[in-house]
Amino acid sequence: MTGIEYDDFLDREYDPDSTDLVCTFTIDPAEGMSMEAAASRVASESSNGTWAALHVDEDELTHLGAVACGIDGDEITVAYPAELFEAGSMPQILSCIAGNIMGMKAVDAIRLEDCEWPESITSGFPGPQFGTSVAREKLDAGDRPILATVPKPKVGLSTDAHVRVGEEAWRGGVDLLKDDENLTDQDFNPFEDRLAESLAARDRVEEDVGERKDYLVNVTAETNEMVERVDLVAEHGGGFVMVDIITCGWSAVQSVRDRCEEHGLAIHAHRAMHAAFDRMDHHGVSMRVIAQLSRLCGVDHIHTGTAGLGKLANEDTPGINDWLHGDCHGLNPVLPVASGGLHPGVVDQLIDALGTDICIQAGGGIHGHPDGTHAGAKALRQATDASLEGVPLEEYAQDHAELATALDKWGSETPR
Ligand code: CAP
Ligand code: MG
Repeated sequence: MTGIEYDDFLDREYDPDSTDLVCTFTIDPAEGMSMEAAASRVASESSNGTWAALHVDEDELTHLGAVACGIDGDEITVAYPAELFEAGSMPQILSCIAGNIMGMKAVDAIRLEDCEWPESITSGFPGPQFGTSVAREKLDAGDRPILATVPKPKVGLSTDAHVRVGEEAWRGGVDLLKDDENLTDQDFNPFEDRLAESLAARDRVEEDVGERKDYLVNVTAETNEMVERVDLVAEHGGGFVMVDIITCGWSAVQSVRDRCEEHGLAIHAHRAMHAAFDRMDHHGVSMRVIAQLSRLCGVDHIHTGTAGLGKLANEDTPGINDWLHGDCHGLNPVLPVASGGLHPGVVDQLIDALGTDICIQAGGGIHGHPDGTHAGAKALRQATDASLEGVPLEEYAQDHAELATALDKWGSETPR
């Protein structure tokens, strides 16, 4: 017989193995609890321990305990043996590393900040099918940022109005029309009607302007329904789907990823509700980790914020984007999407902060243009062209009227 106690999960001498999943947490131990005691409880509860000392027959025990191996200020490092995890199951991974521990009384707060993913785990996941290559494989954006727009108001437009707005935006120079996160299949704008009519409009515009365009139709629903909607997108000739990855859940994202591969469809990941996990800097799961999970599960685009230039609170957009673009055991990179309060007057600053391998999404910043959606889309494209040519926006606006009007209206800042 052997005893398993909390102390067994703490070893500050342990050097993580290359196959371990290494997680960094910040923790705030409960009153009277040392960092060591709290760290060992985190490692225990997130792997194979419990609150009581156990007495187990050594021959019947597989050694799957995590090791709290680093303590630095309020930061702890925990190494998990790869055998703890079921291959290719994101829910199972999260039930370990972001499960019960989020509510433990041993800590007043705990935040999963970062993960180092070993190949033994990433190899169980598909990663993105296209990732950053959609700019060239599915669109004609080349090396410039992909431009996208979401019609506003976010819900309530009829199908006809929605399609009309999309068509104007495509003709003005955006590459992608996007649904809003809470537009799915409501009576005022049914999914299949919107899909069919938008793609017919896309075909007309492509024919007229000679540039490939596409539609990020929101397939978000209960999983089986969502997979059927993916099939419909393929039947109607779409190239992308959009999924609200947090509200759908990771297993649904994995199911959609599989079906999208059968059809060669790319996935645009909207992260609505992410802030419930990542907004507090002392508790929850960081956006950095949410982005990592999304890459493993295989989305092609994901919203990562605007580096502070837009209307929403952001966590380290440049650092997260670097991770999405960087090496991860051969998984394709993900295209980060900057969105939320953007307009033509901030495009130069955005590209300075985040580079050109991004998607720039503007809703209000296009449709709120004083001369309407078509002019707004032209202004966004002009601001992008100016930034890539290194010409200041004000100077470029001297012979680009739509950009001039946008700059007059919004200047170079986003109001809260
Ligand atoms: C943008 C947007 C997106 C947000 C989400 C909106 O519209 O459609 O949902 O960007 O935030 O409804 O706010 P605007 P994030 O361009 O009109 O602001 O990208 O940070 O996940
Ligand atoms: Mg939205």
